[in-house]
Amino acid sequence: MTRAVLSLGSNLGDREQHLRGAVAALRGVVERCSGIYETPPWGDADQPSYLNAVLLVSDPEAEPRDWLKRAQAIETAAERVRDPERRFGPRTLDVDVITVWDAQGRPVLSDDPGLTLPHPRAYLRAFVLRPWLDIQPDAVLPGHGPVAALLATPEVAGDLAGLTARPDLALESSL
Ligand code: PH2
Ligand code: MG
Ligand code: MG
Repeated sequence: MTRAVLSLGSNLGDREQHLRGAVAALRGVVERCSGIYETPPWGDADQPSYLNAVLLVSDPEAEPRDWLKRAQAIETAAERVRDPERRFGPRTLDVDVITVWDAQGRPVLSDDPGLTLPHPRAYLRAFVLRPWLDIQPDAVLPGHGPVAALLATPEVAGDLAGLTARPDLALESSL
């Protein structure tokens, strides 16, 4: 049994449909879906804006690594093409594993380069932290503290101002 926070991002093609496709592929394990946010590109400015959202998922059968495998399979199904020259470049769908809890509710910590947990850059990303707060107002990013406090740090607060909620778009959970 593990629970996880997954972040979704899309800035190519039918962005909303890519996010919906990810939720559909996770049918039966999605506890909560955040709102959808329109967000300026981070890390590589020369690309379209993103739609971002965050999911809380749980599965009695899943090991931590299973969330990464599912994330990669869902990206592949969205015909994601990887450009080794542009690590933060545009993509049809990005599914990142932000943090995982074990059956006892303890955060899983990993410095495996294939799956670093928690996600090593999540603490800097308003487009992950803000949607996460929608579904877990008391969220804590292991090793970094409360998500609400991270959103107030100067590095993140500047980016937070650039996010736009898209209440006209919505995702639905399946648990
Ligand atoms: N993902 C990236 C790079 N930059 N910017 C925004 N706004 N949202 C993303 O999901 C995103 C990004 C690489 O994973
Ligand atoms: Mg990412
Ligand atoms: Mg990714």
